[in-house]
Amino acid sequence: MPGAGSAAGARRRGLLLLLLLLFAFSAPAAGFGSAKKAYMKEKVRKMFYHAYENYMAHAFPHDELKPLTKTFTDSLSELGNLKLEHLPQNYNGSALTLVESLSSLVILGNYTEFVKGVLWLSDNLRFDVDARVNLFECNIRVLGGLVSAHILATDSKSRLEHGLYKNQLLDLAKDLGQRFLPAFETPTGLPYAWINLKYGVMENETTETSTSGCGSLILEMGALSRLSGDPRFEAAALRALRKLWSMRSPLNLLGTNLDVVTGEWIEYSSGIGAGVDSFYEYLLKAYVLFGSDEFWEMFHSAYLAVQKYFRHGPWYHEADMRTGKATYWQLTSLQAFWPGLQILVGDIAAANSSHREFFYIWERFGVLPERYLLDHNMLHPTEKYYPLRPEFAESTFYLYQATKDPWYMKVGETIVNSLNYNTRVDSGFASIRDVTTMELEDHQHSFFLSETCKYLYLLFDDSFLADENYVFTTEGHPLPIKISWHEKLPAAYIPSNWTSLKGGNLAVGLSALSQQVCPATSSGLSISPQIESACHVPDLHSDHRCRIDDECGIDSSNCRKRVCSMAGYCGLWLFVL
Ligand code: DMJ
Repeated sequence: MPGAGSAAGARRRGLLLLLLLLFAFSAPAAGFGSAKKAYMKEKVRKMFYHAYENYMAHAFPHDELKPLTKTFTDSLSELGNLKLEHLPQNYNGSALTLVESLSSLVILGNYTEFVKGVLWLSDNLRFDVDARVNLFECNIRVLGGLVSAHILATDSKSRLEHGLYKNQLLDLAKDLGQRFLPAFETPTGLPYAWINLKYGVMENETTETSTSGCGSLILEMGALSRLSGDPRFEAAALRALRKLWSMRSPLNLLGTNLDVVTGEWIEYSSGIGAGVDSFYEYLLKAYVLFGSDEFWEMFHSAYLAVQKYFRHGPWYHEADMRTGKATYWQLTSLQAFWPGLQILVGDIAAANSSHREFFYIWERFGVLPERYLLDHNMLHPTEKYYPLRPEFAESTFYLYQATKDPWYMKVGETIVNSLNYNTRVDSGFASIRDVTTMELEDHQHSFFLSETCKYLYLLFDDSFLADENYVFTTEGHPLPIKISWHEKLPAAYIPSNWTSLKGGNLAVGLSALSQQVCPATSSGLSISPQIESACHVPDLHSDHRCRIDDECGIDSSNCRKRVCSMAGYCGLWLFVL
């Protein structure tokens, strides 16, 4: 580089870089005071109730609200059923949106409505219905909603008056779980994608399912086994997961679709979006919830393979599991959960860079389109919709938790404003059919209440997380991390240790996210690629700011040591001064 050797030039560059660095570390601190935070929290609270109250007024006890026509849809049997085949004749809904809202009501502190919902479901919800449902969808929404609400109804907060609750939601969950079990009776142990709640697997049922369809059942079914003492649920989900993992290629990649009877792949291309997303999510979250090394080892190998074969800068394309060669260059709205997962594994720099790209697309369209063709730099011709999905809000929440950088609150504010501007109607929130015209669609999905509103609320008020550690299921339902469920709970998770950690015991400063491993791509750096980095979430001090470099750990995206800025943020020395 011309002039690179001049001492004066080097000093000037050094000064400039120092200023850049100071700016990068201190600028985000400005701009989101407590009044603004309270204002935003209130705004999200109102959003949730606008969605919830209109559901209760116009759709309950059916499944979901149609906010434009103020009617309902009994959509449980339609979820994942793109061709709308085998729809039931006599199905009148399962109060799906209420089931999905229970944990959000607790997070918002509305115990009165939570209790009302629990008691209504106890008396009225029944699964002995002739309805063919998607196992994955029914698991994450209904089973997950019930299990989580049961835990919240019975934890130490005593939200239900003594004597009112006699484990009715757990009984319902057990009943539902048992109706799932016939789906797993295949030669491979991989479950059918569809099950009739009354009659089991239907004759001539399709044997095709997706990777997420059979690989993301372990949290809910594992929790159900732990709560009920019946091991069959966890055993079935674990057997399926192990079989699925055994079908990976030598590159540690999996496809998207497979046959549950033959155990053969149908679609060899996959990415981190539709059909696969929650498989990765559940490997890591199962490790956090149950503490078995088996989950960590699967996740670790799978994560490295994703970073190696799918990642292209901040983007993730799809690739063929057999060759690792890129197939489709597409950004999808579902992929936006990935930065949140990267926060759990501690890959903060990588999470931040992908999150920024999603934000760029969000700002460009006002919401996230379902599919964007990266190679043509254009929207997918038909998948231009935005069905109120939560993934980008979810990642924003995780990034804020990890960094406490107020910039993420500003992102949250943008999301809230876009949702209110583009999707709020008189009777709820409507999906967007086409992000180029903002034409609306008459559907308020239940995940808007279980996830989108919840993550936005938690971004501005995380008091729910103050005295208990939770894993959020892929549908946003919290499951507490319990000593009794864990093979080896990290010290930081044990409540008594939390007190001493918060008191400033720097030596143990690791959270549950502490088992980060530097990716294989980091060879050549002075630190071993397999090193476990210290957690770089500065959760040791009440203001969430670091004091010394050692509290910041190592950035697992490049295995470099992070430093504590003067403003108290962990970051990377991007340049050597
Ligand atoms: C939710 O039902 C779950 O998050 C699922 O894993 C995939 N995404 C939808 C909402 O977009």
